[in-house]
Amino acid sequence: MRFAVCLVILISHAQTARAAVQDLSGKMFVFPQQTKTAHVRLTPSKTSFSSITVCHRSFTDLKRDHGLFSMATQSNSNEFLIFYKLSTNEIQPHVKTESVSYGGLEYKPNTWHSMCTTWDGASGLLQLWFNGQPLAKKYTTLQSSRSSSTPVIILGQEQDNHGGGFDINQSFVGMIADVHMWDYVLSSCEIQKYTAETGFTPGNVLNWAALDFQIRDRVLVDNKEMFCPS
Ligand SMILES: *[C@@H]1O[C@H](CO)[C@@H](O)[C@H](O)[C@H]1NC(C)=O
Ligand SMILES: [Ca+2]
Repeated sequence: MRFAVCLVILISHAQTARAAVQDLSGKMFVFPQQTKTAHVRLTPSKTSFSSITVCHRSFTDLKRDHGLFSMATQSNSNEFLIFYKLSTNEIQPHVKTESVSYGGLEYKPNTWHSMCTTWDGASGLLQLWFNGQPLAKKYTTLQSSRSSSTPVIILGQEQDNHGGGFDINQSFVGMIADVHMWDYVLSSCEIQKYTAETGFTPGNVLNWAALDFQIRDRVLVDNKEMFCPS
Protein backbone atom coordinates (compact mmCIF):
# COMPACT_ATOMS: atom_id res chain seq x y z
CA MET A 1 0.00 0.00 0.00
CA ARG A 2 2.75 2.41 1.00
CA PHE A 3 4.60 1.47 -2.20
CA ALA A 4 1.51 2.22 -4.30
CA VAL A 5 1.14 5.68 -2.76
CA CYS A 6 4.80 6.35 -3.40
CA LEU A 7 4.42 5.23 -7.03
CA VAL A 8 1.46 7.53 -7.55
CA ILE A 9 3.47 10.46 -6.23
CA LEU A 10 6.38 9.55 -8.50
CA ILE A 11 4.13 9.27 -11.56
CA SER A 12 2.38 12.56 -10.89
CA HIS A 13 5.76 14.19 -10.32
CA ALA A 14 7.05 12.81 -13.65
CA GLN A 15 4.00 14.22 -15.45
CA THR A 16 4.53 17.64 -13.89
CA ALA A 17 8.16 17.57 -14.96
CA ARG A 18 7.27 16.56 -18.52
CA ALA A 19 4.89 19.49 -18.80
CA ALA A 20 7.53 21.99 -17.70
CA VAL A 21 7.78 25.28 -19.53
CA GLN A 22 10.51 25.26 -22.20
CA ASP A 23 12.21 27.84 -24.38
CA LEU A 24 11.81 26.43 -27.92
CA SER A 25 13.64 29.30 -29.67
CA GLY A 26 15.46 27.86 -32.69
CA LYS A 27 13.51 24.58 -32.35
CA MET A 28 10.55 23.01 -34.08
CA PHE A 29 8.10 20.19 -33.50
CA VAL A 30 8.50 17.35 -36.01
CA PHE A 31 5.41 15.27 -36.80
CA PRO A 32 7.07 12.46 -38.78
CA GLN A 33 4.15 10.07 -39.35
CA GLN A 34 0.52 10.11 -40.35
CA THR A 35 -1.34 8.94 -37.22
CA LYS A 36 -4.60 9.71 -35.49
CA THR A 37 -2.93 10.08 -32.09
CA ALA A 38 0.38 11.98 -32.22
CA HIS A 39 -0.01 15.60 -31.13
CA VAL A 40 1.24 18.38 -28.89
CA ARG A 41 -1.10 19.94 -26.36
CA LEU A 42 -0.32 23.55 -25.49
CA THR A 43 -1.40 25.11 -22.20
CA PRO A 44 -2.45 28.75 -22.60
CA SER A 45 -1.81 31.29 -19.83
CA LYS A 46 -5.33 32.74 -20.32
CA THR A 47 -8.60 31.00 -21.04
CA SER A 48 -11.03 33.60 -22.38
CA PHE A 49 -10.42 35.99 -25.22
CA SER A 50 -12.25 39.05 -26.53
CA SER A 51 -9.84 39.12 -29.50
CA ILE A 52 -7.22 36.70 -30.78
CA THR A 53 -4.00 36.66 -32.81
CA VAL A 54 -2.28 33.36 -33.59
CA CYS A 55 1.00 33.13 -35.51
CA HIS A 56 2.90 30.00 -36.57
CA ARG A 57 5.28 28.65 -39.17
CA SER A 58 4.76 25.29 -40.81
CA PHE A 59 6.45 23.05 -43.37
CA THR A 60 4.77 20.07 -45.04
CA ASP A 61 4.42 18.11 -48.26
CA LEU A 62 0.91 16.83 -47.46
CA LYS A 63 -1.45 16.54 -50.43
CA ARG A 64 -4.65 16.41 -48.39
CA ASP A 65 -6.64 18.45 -45.87
CA HIS A 66 -4.83 19.21 -42.62
CA GLY A 67 -5.16 21.25 -39.46
CA LEU A 68 -2.42 23.73 -38.53
CA PHE A 69 -3.76 25.03 -35.20
CA SER A 70 -6.76 23.63 -33.33
CA MET A 71 -8.34 25.24 -30.27
CA ALA A 72 -11.52 23.65 -28.93
CA THR A 73 -13.86 24.47 -26.08
CA GLN A 74 -16.69 22.32 -24.75
CA SER A 75 -19.22 24.33 -26.79
CA ASN A 76 -17.18 24.71 -30.00
CA SER A 77 -14.70 22.16 -31.34
CA ASN A 78 -13.63 24.82 -33.86
CA GLU A 79 -13.38 27.67 -31.32
CA PHE A 80 -10.30 28.83 -33.24
CA LEU A 81 -8.99 26.64 -36.05
CA ILE A 82 -6.61 27.15 -38.97
CA PHE A 83 -7.32 24.49 -41.59
CA TYR A 84 -6.02 23.74 -45.08
CA LYS A 85 -8.62 22.44 -47.55
CA LEU A 86 -7.08 20.67 -50.53
CA SER A 87 -10.13 20.49 -52.82
CA THR A 88 -10.32 24.29 -53.04
CA ASN A 89 -6.65 24.97 -52.17
CA GLU A 90 -7.74 27.30 -49.39
CA ILE A 91 -6.58 28.22 -45.92
CA GLN A 92 -9.73 28.35 -43.79
CA PRO A 93 -9.68 30.10 -40.42
CA HIS A 94 -12.63 29.11 -38.21
CA VAL A 95 -14.01 31.02 -35.22
CA LYS A 96 -16.66 29.08 -33.31
CA THR A 97 -19.31 28.06 -35.85
CA GLU A 98 -18.14 30.46 -38.58
CA SER A 99 -15.34 30.13 -41.10
CA VAL A 100 -13.84 32.13 -43.93
CA SER A 101 -11.69 31.00 -46.87
CA TYR A 102 -8.53 32.35 -48.43
CA GLY A 103 -7.73 30.94 -51.87
CA GLY A 104 -5.17 31.69 -54.56
CA LEU A 105 -2.27 31.38 -52.11
CA GLU A 106 1.10 29.96 -53.03
CA TYR A 107 1.02 27.24 -50.39
CA LYS A 108 4.07 25.46 -51.82
CA PRO A 109 5.14 22.08 -50.43
CA ASN A 110 8.46 21.71 -48.59
CA THR A 111 8.61 25.43 -47.83
CA TRP A 112 8.23 27.28 -44.55
CA HIS A 113 5.05 29.34 -44.46
CA SER A 114 4.39 32.06 -41.88
CA MET A 115 0.76 32.62 -41.01
CA CYS A 116 -0.78 35.10 -38.62
CA THR A 117 -4.52 35.22 -38.09
CA THR A 118 -6.16 38.10 -36.26
CA TRP A 119 -9.73 38.13 -35.03
CA ASP A 120 -11.25 41.27 -33.55
CA GLY A 121 -14.13 40.28 -31.29
CA ALA A 122 -15.53 43.83 -31.26
CA SER A 123 -16.03 44.05 -35.05
CA GLY A 124 -16.06 40.33 -35.88
CA LEU A 125 -13.37 40.96 -38.52
CA LEU A 126 -10.79 38.30 -39.22
CA GLN A 127 -7.63 38.73 -41.25
CA LEU A 128 -5.04 36.22 -42.41
CA TRP A 129 -1.47 37.33 -43.06
CA PHE A 130 0.22 34.81 -45.36
CA ASN A 131 4.03 34.98 -45.50
CA GLY A 132 3.88 38.60 -44.37
CA GLN A 133 1.20 39.63 -46.85
CA PRO A 134 -2.07 40.95 -45.40
CA LEU A 135 -5.14 39.40 -47.06
CA ALA A 136 -8.71 40.71 -47.20
CA LYS A 137 -10.47 41.27 -43.88
CA LYS A 138 -13.57 39.07 -43.60
CA TYR A 139 -16.50 38.93 -41.20
CA THR A 140 -16.86 35.96 -38.87
CA THR A 141 -18.70 36.39 -35.59
CA LEU A 142 -19.10 38.96 -32.85
CA GLN A 143 -19.31 36.80 -29.77
CA SER A 144 -16.19 37.04 -27.69
CA SER A 145 -14.54 33.80 -26.74
CA ARG A 146 -15.73 33.47 -23.14
CA SER A 147 -16.32 29.96 -22.05
CA SER A 148 -16.71 28.09 -18.81
CA SER A 149 -14.43 25.33 -20.08
CA THR A 150 -10.68 25.69 -20.47
CA PRO A 151 -9.75 25.75 -24.15
CA VAL A 152 -7.71 22.79 -25.40
CA ILE A 153 -5.06 23.82 -27.92
CA ILE A 154 -3.56 21.08 -30.09
CA LEU A 155 -0.95 20.93 -32.84
CA GLY A 156 -0.74 17.89 -35.12
CA GLN A 157 -4.42 16.88 -35.00
CA GLU A 158 -7.76 18.57 -35.63
CA GLN A 159 -10.25 18.33 -32.75
CA ASP A 160 -13.85 17.35 -33.46
CA ASN A 161 -14.57 17.49 -29.75
CA HIS A 162 -12.98 19.05 -26.67
CA GLY A 163 -9.53 17.40 -26.61
CA GLY A 164 -10.21 14.59 -29.10
CA GLY A 165 -12.23 13.39 -32.08
CA PHE A 166 -9.14 13.21 -34.28
CA ASP A 167 -9.27 12.19 -37.96
CA ILE A 168 -6.11 10.60 -39.39
CA ASN A 169 -6.97 12.19 -42.75
CA GLN A 170 -6.79 15.67 -41.20
CA SER A 171 -3.61 15.07 -39.18
CA PHE A 172 -0.52 17.18 -39.74
CA VAL A 173 2.75 15.65 -41.00
CA GLY A 174 5.81 17.89 -41.20
CA MET A 175 7.19 20.60 -38.95
CA ILE A 176 5.64 23.41 -36.94
CA ALA A 177 7.53 26.20 -35.16
CA ASP A 178 7.25 29.66 -33.64
CA VAL A 179 3.71 29.32 -32.31
CA HIS A 180 2.52 32.43 -30.49
CA MET A 181 -0.91 33.56 -29.38
CA TRP A 182 -2.10 36.94 -28.09
CA ASP A 183 -5.45 37.97 -26.60
CA TYR A 184 -5.56 41.07 -28.80
CA VAL A 185 -5.16 42.03 -32.45
CA LEU A 186 -1.46 42.37 -33.14
CA SER A 187 -0.45 45.52 -35.04
CA SER A 188 0.65 45.28 -38.68
CA CYS A 189 4.11 46.33 -37.62
CA GLU A 190 4.38 43.54 -35.02
CA ILE A 191 3.15 40.96 -37.56
CA GLN A 192 5.80 42.11 -40.03
CA LYS A 193 8.42 41.79 -37.27
CA TYR A 194 7.17 38.25 -36.50
CA THR A 195 7.44 37.31 -40.18
CA ALA A 196 10.97 38.72 -40.41
CA GLU A 197 11.91 37.03 -37.09
CA THR A 198 13.13 40.33 -35.65
CA GLY A 199 12.32 41.39 -32.10
CA PHE A 200 8.52 41.14 -31.98
CA THR A 201 6.46 41.11 -28.77
CA PRO A 202 6.04 37.43 -27.80
CA GLY A 203 2.58 35.98 -27.28
CA ASN A 204 0.93 36.69 -23.93
CA VAL A 205 -1.27 33.56 -24.21
CA LEU A 206 1.22 31.18 -25.90
CA ASN A 207 4.90 32.10 -26.09
CA TRP A 208 7.25 29.83 -28.08
CA ALA A 209 10.14 31.02 -25.89
CA ALA A 210 8.32 29.87 -22.71
CA LEU A 211 5.99 27.16 -23.93
CA ASP A 212 3.96 24.97 -21.61
CA PHE A 213 3.32 21.80 -23.61
CA GLN A 214 2.87 18.04 -23.48
CA ILE A 215 3.79 15.63 -26.26
CA ARG A 216 1.64 12.60 -26.97
CA ASP A 217 3.13 9.77 -29.06
CA ARG A 218 5.72 10.35 -31.77
CA VAL A 219 6.38 14.08 -32.00
CA LEU A 220 9.97 15.24 -31.70
CA VAL A 221 11.65 18.50 -30.81
CA ASP A 222 14.50 19.22 -33.23
CA ASN A 223 16.65 22.16 -34.29
CA LYS A 224 14.91 24.37 -36.83
CA GLU A 225 18.03 25.50 -38.71
CA MET A 226 18.18 23.45 -41.91
CA PHE A 227 20.97 25.23 -43.76
CA CYS A 228 24.58 25.94 -42.94
CA PRO A 229 24.78 29.60 -41.86
CA SER A 230 26.84 31.55 -44.44
C1 LIG B 1 -8.61 8.25 -44.94
O1 LIG B 1 -8.38 8.37 -46.33
C2 LIG B 1 -8.19 7.12 -46.98
C3 LIG B 1 -7.77 7.40 -48.42
O2 LIG B 1 -8.61 8.37 -49.01
C4 LIG B 1 -9.45 6.30 -46.85
O3 LIG B 1 -9.30 5.04 -47.49
C5 LIG B 1 -9.78 6.09 -45.38
O4 LIG B 1 -11.01 5.43 -45.22
C6 LIG B 1 -9.84 7.42 -44.64
N1 LIG B 1 -9.94 7.18 -43.22
C7 LIG B 1 -10.81 7.79 -42.43
C8 LIG B 1 -10.78 7.41 -40.99
O5 LIG B 1 -11.58 8.64 -42.85
CA1 LIG C 1 -12.28 17.21 -38.19
